[in-house]
Amino acid sequence: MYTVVGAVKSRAFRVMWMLEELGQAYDVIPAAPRSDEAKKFNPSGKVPALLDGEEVLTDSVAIMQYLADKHGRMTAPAGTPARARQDAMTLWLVDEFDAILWAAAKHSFVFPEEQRVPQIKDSLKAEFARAAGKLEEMIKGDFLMGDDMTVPDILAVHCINWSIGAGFPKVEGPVADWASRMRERPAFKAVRGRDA
Ligand SMILES: N[C@@H](CCC(=O)N[C@@H](CS)C(=O)NCC(=O)O)C(=O)O
Repeated sequence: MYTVVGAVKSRAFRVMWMLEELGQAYDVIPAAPRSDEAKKFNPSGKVPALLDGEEVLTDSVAIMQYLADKHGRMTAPAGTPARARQDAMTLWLVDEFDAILWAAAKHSFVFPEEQRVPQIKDSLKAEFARAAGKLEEMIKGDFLMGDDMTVPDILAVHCINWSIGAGFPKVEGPVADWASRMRERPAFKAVRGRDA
């Protein structure tokens, strides 16, 4: 039995969605970012973390990839060109989606007020829209990497949902259609249901 540290309304959503896709049971400790509870598992106070027996793992993307590798699903095998292409997509999403949204969050509510530069948000929104346009050219099939759902599908859809919550311009076209299909998945809905 796994335990996810972090609430549904955080990057812990990604880990829960992966566990649901894999059909794995899990508990949730809904620790808030930077809380004493979160620091018990990650000295930085960041969530999510995953408890797997005695092991404590951190970072949503590392955890998703760990779970995919461990259960042999939702990923190309390590050491293959397909895996290198999948990892390139994952890292591109970290650079061009997650980092932009995180920068916007920092300048909205994470940084102390005196360190925020709210004007930066317009260029972050434009950058995100450009990246979403690029993603449209990068989708290889029913899923980002082709016929099979993999780690980057979860990462990208979570970021698109986050962008909506952050008031970023709406993602349109094939990327929006693919994201809507992903939100229909029972595993996605199961995690959403936990929030209700
Ligand atoms: N790259 C990390 C980022 C984790 C992260 O920044 N999580 C946020 C909540 S979604 C957090 O804990 N923020 C608190 C902080 O940065 O101090 C991941 O994907 O897990």
